[in-house]
Amino acid sequence: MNTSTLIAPPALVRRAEQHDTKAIQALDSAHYLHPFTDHGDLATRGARVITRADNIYVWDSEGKQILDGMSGLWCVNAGYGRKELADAAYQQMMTLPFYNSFFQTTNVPAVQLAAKLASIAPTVEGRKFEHVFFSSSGSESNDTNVRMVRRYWDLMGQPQRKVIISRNNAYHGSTMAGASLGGMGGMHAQGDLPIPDITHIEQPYFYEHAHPGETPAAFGVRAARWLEEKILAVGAGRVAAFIAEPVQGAGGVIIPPETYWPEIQRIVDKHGILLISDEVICAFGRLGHWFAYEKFGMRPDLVTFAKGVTSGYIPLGGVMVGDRVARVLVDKGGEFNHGYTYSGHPVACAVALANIELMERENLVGRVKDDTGPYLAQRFAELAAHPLVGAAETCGFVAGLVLVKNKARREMFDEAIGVGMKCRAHCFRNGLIMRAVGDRMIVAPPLVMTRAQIDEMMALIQRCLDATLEELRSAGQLA
Ligand code: PXG
Repeated sequence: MNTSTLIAPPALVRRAEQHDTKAIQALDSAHYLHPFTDHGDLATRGARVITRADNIYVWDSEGKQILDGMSGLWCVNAGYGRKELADAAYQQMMTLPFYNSFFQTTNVPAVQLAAKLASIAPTVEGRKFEHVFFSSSGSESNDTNVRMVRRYWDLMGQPQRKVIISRNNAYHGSTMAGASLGGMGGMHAQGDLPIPDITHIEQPYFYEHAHPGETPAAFGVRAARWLEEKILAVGAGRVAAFIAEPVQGAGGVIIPPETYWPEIQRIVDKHGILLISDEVICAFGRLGHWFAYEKFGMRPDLVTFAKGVTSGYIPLGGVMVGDRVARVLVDKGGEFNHGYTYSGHPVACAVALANIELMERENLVGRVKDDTGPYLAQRFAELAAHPLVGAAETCGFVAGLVLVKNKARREMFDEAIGVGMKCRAHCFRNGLIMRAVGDRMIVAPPLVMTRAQIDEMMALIQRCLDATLEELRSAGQLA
């Protein structure tokens, strides 16, 4: 058999740097079903083919360089092209590429990573994280949360506590449980979701839900109390847990007011329900801390992670299990009938260890907290002066702005105009990856981004906002 045709079909790659874009796009639409994609529509335009990457840049098959403002998909925290991570994977593959952790067996990288994660997860008011359950993604980790929360309450003799409360516009994954926990109407509409015993409250989005004249502090407390209203409506004795992202990522970088999390914590404590902090995006330095619960003074019982744990170089996810839950699972005993083939995958764990080591060596978390994060905040806030921008704010290395038709009246654009998509198209054209979520434009750059690169990104964002403004004006869609 001629194996070279299996590895790189000559029709697609002509020379190291030369790709046949049209041929790749044709095969792509003939065979590859992409996530969250209208395939008929994609086939008419052809997918963008990304072929290589370095530092904060990616290149497409036409050789165009693009500044990746989204770290891949919120995950390439250490930046692209990190040889240490490739070496760690290679060496582990040659030593032990796979072994399972079922049947009273373990492997060295999984043990080392579990211990490392326990050492970097902060203890808040005596609540420690000494245990980890591994999966391969954020979705699987949230399915694990549902299983583990229900197992916990069974072992506690309160099996009627089944209900998990989440928030509208949250993203917790795309498996049946993940999509149910999430608060995305479009996902619920396909597949008869949510599954039973999952219910939602409104998100703490100041720009949309604050009353005229209400301060962020007052709004934060009011928004948190929606949780208490829901707990009482469901019946406090039936509620198992509340799950939330510290900052909602996929929902458009929704940063809650400072008063929100302390009030949520008071409410979950009062009713004795478990708190799950979904930090698939927010952990591993994204908000200037190893884990985001520390930043907000949250005291979660379970913490979901994925993405940044390996900087996205290889799939790995998991749940940090706090002592409250772990002590019951371990001490009360009995088998927890749950796990994945790839739980504690040695190669993924070896890459995660190398990634955490690299982040420590380069002080990436501290840089975001004390240097580049505050600088991004300062530069991003300048965008609020732009005629199209209603509000612009950051939290560590996530940033979001809202595009509005009239700032003074807080008037939004007609959905049909698709203002976010227009802006996103200008970004691509100008060599910048910036996400559109409805009328919010968001970035989450690699944590290695320097101040000079922040300036470079901000210049691109300005240019794209100007181009969007120009397009709207010439189409008569703006006064
Ligand atoms: N929780 C959170 C908070 C996430 O952001 C998941 C769980 C699910 O992780 P997996 O690894 O199963 O995808 C995520 C994933 C977007 C986008 O459009 C965001 C995610 C995934 C896909 C798209 O911003 N986040």
